[in-house]
Amino acid sequence: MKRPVRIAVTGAAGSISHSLLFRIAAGEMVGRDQPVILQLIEVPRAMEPLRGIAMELEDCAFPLLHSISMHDRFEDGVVGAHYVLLIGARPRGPGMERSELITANAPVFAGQGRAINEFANRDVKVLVVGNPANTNALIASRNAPDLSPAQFTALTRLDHNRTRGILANHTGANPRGIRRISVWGNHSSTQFPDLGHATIYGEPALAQVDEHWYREQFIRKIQRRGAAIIEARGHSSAASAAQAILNHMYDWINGTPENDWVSMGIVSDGSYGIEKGIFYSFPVRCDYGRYQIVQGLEISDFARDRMRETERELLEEMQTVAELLPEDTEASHRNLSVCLRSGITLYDDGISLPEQYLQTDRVL
Ligand code: NAX
Repeated sequence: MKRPVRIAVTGAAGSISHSLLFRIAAGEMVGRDQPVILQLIEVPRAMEPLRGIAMELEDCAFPLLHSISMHDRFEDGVVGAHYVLLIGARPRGPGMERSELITANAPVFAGQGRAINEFANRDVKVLVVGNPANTNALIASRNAPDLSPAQFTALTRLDHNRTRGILANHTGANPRGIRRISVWGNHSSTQFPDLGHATIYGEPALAQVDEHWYREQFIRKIQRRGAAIIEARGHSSAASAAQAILNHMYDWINGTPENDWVSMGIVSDGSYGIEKGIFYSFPVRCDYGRYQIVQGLEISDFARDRMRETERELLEEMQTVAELLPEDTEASHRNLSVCLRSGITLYDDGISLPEQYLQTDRVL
């Protein structure tokens, strides 16, 4: 048996986590031979329901589930974590503007970034799911001065999967036969699901669908899918979000398949002319537990306009939370090549013997 890895999850008693935790414990996030320790984090009033979930996890007798701990203080829950899933967030209330949601959640993510910086494993990988996911990832990352911005990501894989699933259904193709989808920008209604480089069974996707349908209906459908699910179901997407979280983390850790890529919200290094330092969804390939933006894609004028629109929204969001972005982390976020230059390979679990890290010079 391998040594277990520590996975910290906030919002652990919420809807997404209910679809997620059991699958993590079954080995679907890190690997089917990797034991896990679940460090479940909730607000104090949700600790009792959380205890019930922990009991159910225990009752599943998952061979890979080493142990479970429960925390109502984030600082305790994140100690030694190799993976942190920031799912818990204040939901958008009735009549609440997006900007109000941003300011309500921002201080929480600043505190979580500081705690991850202080207590998590030095090689930690962080995924922000709680909305507004891109800007919350920016806040957390900017408040973690000792970690690389490349260790923080925001979930746009659900949008990527939606694009793939809905295109598959429309064309009658198996989703497996659809490759090279790109979701650009913000996890919001300005996101741009781009079929410009996508293929269906190896042939260009745009040659196989009606262009008017793609431009006028398909893009809007993906952008508004979350709202459509809330309208139909009365609750926001939880099972599909859990699936996307598993896909995002699995690919980040284990690598993307050959001939394909995935979409991840990551700090922009200026690729495709996108402003450096914001968390923007790009097409990426993963290997060695790292990701790299797919380079050299041709961008049409149609695509460029949409990429700019969602970039503008992210820049505005950044302005809204400007006072929570410490100046001393601005340079590292705007000059990513420096941050990515030296890698740290996990050697110990980071709690007892932090000096025993193996340093490498891998350049990605
Ligand atoms: P729920 O309201 O069912 O659960 C959220 C849980 O988080 C609650 O149990 C709450 O007590 C807990 N929580 C709140 N603040 C916390 C904190 N500071 N520390 C620890 N726990 C905290 O929401 P759920 O459906 O699970 O969705 C969670 C978040 O994911 C929401 O912000 C939602 O908007 C966002 N989503 C993001 C998606 C993405 O693709 N990035 C898609 C799905 C989802 O809409």
